[in-house]
Amino acid sequence: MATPKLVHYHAPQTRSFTIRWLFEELGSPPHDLKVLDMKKGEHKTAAFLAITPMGKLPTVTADGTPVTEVGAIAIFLADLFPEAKLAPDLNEPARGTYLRWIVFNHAALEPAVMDKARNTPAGLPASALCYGSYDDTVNALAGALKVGPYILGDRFSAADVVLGSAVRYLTMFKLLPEKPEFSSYIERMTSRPAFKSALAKDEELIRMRAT
Ligand SMILES: N[C@@H](CCC(=O)N[C@@H](CS)C(=O)NCC(=O)O)C(=O)O
Repeated sequence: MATPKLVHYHAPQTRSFTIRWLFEELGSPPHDLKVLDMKKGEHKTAAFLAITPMGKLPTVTADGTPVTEVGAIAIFLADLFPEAKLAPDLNEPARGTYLRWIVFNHAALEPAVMDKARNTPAGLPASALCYGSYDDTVNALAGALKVGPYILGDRFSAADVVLGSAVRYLTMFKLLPEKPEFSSYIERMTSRPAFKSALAKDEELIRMRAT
C-alpha cells in the first residue's frame, strides 16, 4: 500500500512540537506542514473544526483521515515509517513497554500535572483517578527513567519523543519537581540533532511571524 499523503497542522510552542521533532527523527518523510496562527484563531475556523471538532493541535491527516492526540500520532507515524526503527515490532515484549509509556503520558502524567496546577478539589479517591496520585505518577516516571538512557533502556524510540517533549515542557512550566532523572533525560533528548533541527525550524517560524 502506498504511503498516505500526510498533512501536519502545526503551531510552534505547542504540543505540536513533539510531532515536528518526530518527523525529524523519522528522516523528514514527505508531508505538508500547515502552520496555524492560534492568536488569530485559525485553529477554530469552520474549515479546521470540520477536520477535528476540538480544534486542537497537533493534528495530522493521512489521505484526509484525521489523527489527533500526540501519542496516537506518534504511534501511527513510527509504524508508517518502520525503516526509522522508532517502534519495537508487534511481537517484541518491548512493544508493550513502548505503548505503556506513550499512553502513560496521556493517561497519567498530563492529567496528574494539570489537576495539580488547577488545584482540582479532591472529589474522588486516588484509587479512582486515572493517575492515582500526582506523587505516584511522578515517581513512576522518574523510576522508569532512572536506568536510561531511554525509556526502553538502550533503545531510542518514538516514546522518547513523546515523553521527552512532555518532561521538557512540564519542567519549563515548573509543573514537574526537579529530579536528576528528569534533568538528565531532558539534556539527552534536547542534544539530539533531530530535536535541534525541529527547534530551529520552529524558531524560524516564530521569527517570520514577528516580522
Ligand atoms: N490531548 C491533546 C492535547 C492537544 C492540545 O491541548 N493542544 C493545545 C496546544 S498545546 C491546543 O491546541 N490548544 C488550543 C485550544 O484548545 O483551543 C494531544 O495530546 O494532542
